Amino acid sequence: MPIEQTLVLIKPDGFKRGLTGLVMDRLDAAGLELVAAKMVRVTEKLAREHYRELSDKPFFPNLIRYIRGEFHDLKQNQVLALVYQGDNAIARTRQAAGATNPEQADPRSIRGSFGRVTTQGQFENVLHASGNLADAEREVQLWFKPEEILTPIYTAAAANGKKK
Ligand code: DAT
Ligand code: MG
Repeated sequence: MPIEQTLVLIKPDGFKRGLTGLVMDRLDAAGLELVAAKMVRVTEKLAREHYRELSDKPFFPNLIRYIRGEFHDLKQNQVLALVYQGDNAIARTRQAAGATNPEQADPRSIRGSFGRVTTQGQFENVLHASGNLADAEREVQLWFKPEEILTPIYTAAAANGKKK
C-alpha cells in the first residue's frame, strides 16, 4: 500500500462539544500518524473552495455557514486542521469517521457515536476527512503550505485548481 496523507478538520460541532481530543485519540488508535496541525479561521472563500464540488447542492449555503461555525457561535470561524499519514490513510480515516449521514454511520464510528442530524436537516458530523486521493491531494494543499507539513508528499502540480 502506498503512503498517503489525508486532510482532517475538526468541524465546529466537534470543537464546541469538546470532541477534539477524542477524535485525535480514535485516529491515533487507528494507527494514523499526525504530520501537521493548526487552527484556521475559515473564510467564506476557503469554505467555498473546500466544498466547491458541492456548490450546486441545495444544502450548500448552510454547509458554508456550518463549516464557518455560524451555527455554533464560533466568533473566529475556527476549525482545527490536521494532516494524517499512513498506508491507505485516506480509506482508514474515512472508516474511523463513518458515513456522511451520522444516522447511517456505524454506531462505533466517530460520526455514528457523536454526530447528529438537526431538526432543520443539517448534518453535524464532527469531522471532515478527505474522500479519495484526488480530494486529499487538493485539500491538503488548499489548507497547508508544504513547510507546515513534517513530510509533504503532494506536489503543487496536483493541487488542480488550487486558488490561494
Ligand atoms: P463527506 O463529508 O462524508 O465527504 P460529502 O463530501 O458528500 O460528505 O459532503 C460534505 C458535507 O456536506 C458533509 O460532511 C455534510 C454535508 N452534506 C452532505 N450531504 C448532505 C445532505 N444530503 N444534507 C445535508 N448535508 C449534507
Ligand atoms: Mg467529501
